[in-house]
Amino acid sequence: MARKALITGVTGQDGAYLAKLLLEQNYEVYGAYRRSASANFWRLAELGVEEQVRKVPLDLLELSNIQRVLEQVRPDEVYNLAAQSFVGLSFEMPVYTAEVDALGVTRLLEALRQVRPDARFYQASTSEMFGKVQEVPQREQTPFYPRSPYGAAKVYAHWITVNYREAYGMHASSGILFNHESPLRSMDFVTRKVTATLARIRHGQAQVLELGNLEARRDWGFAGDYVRGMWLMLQQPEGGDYVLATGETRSVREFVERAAEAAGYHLTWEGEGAGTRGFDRTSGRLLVQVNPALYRPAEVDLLIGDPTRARHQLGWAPTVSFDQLVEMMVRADMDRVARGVPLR
Ligand code: NDP
Ligand code: GDR
Repeated sequence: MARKALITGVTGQDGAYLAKLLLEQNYEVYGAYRRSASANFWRLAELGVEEQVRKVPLDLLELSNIQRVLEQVRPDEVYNLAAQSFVGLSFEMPVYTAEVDALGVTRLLEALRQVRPDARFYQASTSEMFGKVQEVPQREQTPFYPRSPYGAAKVYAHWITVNYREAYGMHASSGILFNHESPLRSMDFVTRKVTATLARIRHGQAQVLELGNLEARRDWGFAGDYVRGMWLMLQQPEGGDYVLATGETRSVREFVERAAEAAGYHLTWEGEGAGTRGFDRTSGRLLVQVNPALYRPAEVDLLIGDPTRARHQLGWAPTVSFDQLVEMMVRADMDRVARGVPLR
């Protein structure tokens, strides 16, 4: 009999890549989505798996809804990818973020304990839990110091996952994933905002790329690699905590430079801090402008992960380099704009 997997947040970036991977492994894949006026399955459609995913409405805010879904599906594996995942927005909506990202995980774990305590559980934890630098590179034992309501809510979710593993013997894992991107990334995040806007500028549909802090450093990998790591965690004899990262770090400024090159520009910078502007060296045209309104109240300055444990225990390693990732994203957005496909 095919194993059953339930993915919450199936309409998001990781949900789409994970659904595709699990279908390739012959799972019955149940995709949990938030009911809204217009369901949002474009990512599943882009990967060609929209039809094969069995869709179930589920909201992490509603316990009875979660219980009903678990009773109906009785999954062997549950991947909790659903979250209010925008760090910037969490400063505007701290209580809502905690309801979904922290208490939502408790609702799901508690319902799972009642309905299917032997199911395997994955929690989408994050490098944002490390926040203010305590140690580099960051690994499973590095102390947490979150710098946003999002990071704080995810720390709670991490520990409640560990607690259900230790208190009830559940097979529950926390994947501490560093930033991972793709052509399916939402445009709220800096990488896709950069590649989509540069593609628009190239085709005369936008004037300038406005950004916040250019000096923040992130460890950026490809989402397709990271969902494989999630699956590998649930194939281990016991649940555990694992960092997934590339082990390399780049600044937002470096990402923009590389993306501009892939779009056919050569950036040169003038000014600093809030006055920074980036020009195309050949034409002298203004391409990038810093807008201080896009700075966050508190910033995570430096993330760089140490994936040694995942490499040794899971046999996991990233396969896509930073340059390949940037090129893949720029190419996809240039192609969409050229074909007149709306950018989403
Ligand atoms: P996305 O923002 O693309 O997807 C989030 C998903 O959660 C969407 O499907 C969204 O639905 C759903 N969701 C939001 N609120 C609720 C709710 N109340 N009930 C049910 N579903 C809800 O995120 P990613 O795919 O990038 O990330 C997946 C997970 O991994 C998230 O938990 C994120 O915090 C975490 N993470 C991501 C990293 C990354 O770099 N991508 C790194 C580390 C962790 P809708 O489409 O309706 O909005
Ligand atoms: P992050 O990703 O906060 O790391 O969270 P994001 O791409 O939003 O920000 C990365 C860095 O870029 C700086 N920045 C900007 N960010 C955005 N969004 N828009 C801008 O215009 C801009 N200009 C500069 C930010 O200040 C920040 O330093 C992502 C999410 O996927 C989380 O859910 C996940 O947990 C973490 O990655 C790991």
